[in-house]
Amino acid sequence: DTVSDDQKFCLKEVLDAFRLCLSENREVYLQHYVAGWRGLIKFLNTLGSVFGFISKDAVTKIQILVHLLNGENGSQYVTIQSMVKYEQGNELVDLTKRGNNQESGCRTLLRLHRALRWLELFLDRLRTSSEDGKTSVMCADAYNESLAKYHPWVIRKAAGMAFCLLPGRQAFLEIMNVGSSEQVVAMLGEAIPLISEVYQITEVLYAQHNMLDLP
Ligand code: 1PZ
Repeated sequence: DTVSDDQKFCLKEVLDAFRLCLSENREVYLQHYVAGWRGLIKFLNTLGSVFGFISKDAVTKIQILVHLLNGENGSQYVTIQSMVKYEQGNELVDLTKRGNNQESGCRTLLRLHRALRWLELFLDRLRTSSEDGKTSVMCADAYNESLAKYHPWVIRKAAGMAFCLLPGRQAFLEIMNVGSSEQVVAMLGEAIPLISEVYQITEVLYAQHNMLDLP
């Protein structure tokens, strides 16, 4: 039925969202960025309750961005570029320590941005792995190379335990709802460069504004 179809994860949906993210002049539309994340969270939720603490944090962050997008200053949040300009120009970002702006769009998006790097690394490992590749190892390696350095020990530990409960490669590819393994691999080959480009544009923007370490 339509309700469960709507709930069902499909990699295509994530691919489309990240494709729509990029404007002609290489700005990143927040609305589609958020839609991409929504799709990913749907996927995470199919993996079971062990991943609930991860999905909960991601949902909270997405909600903060959605509120800003739909709020009275929503027109300032059309792209990540306009968000940065607006929040920085109006002193709405805590730059060195947490203060009055603990839920700024900039610091919130930075957390998702860092996770996007993990995703890129993980999906690329998945794409290039052999049939007997271990998803838990791919996931842990990608995590240690990216997000882990921003997380305290207790979260790294919890994440490490959750990774061990990931489904095997074959099951994993099936949940992506694309078709055969070959078709999933092909779609990953399309999705990863888009995710990578959105990541790079955001990374350069944040670097230019000295915002890569927002508290
Ligand atoms: C497919 C398996 C999924 C593995 C996901 C790998 C990422 C593990 C991340 C563990 C995050 C744990 C919960 C909360 C962490 C927060 O403290 C941090 C920093 O936020 P702050 O405390 O400063 O407000 N949050 C994050 O780092 C954002 C994490 C988002 C993770 C989204 C994963 C999406 C997975 C998509 C699956 C295809």
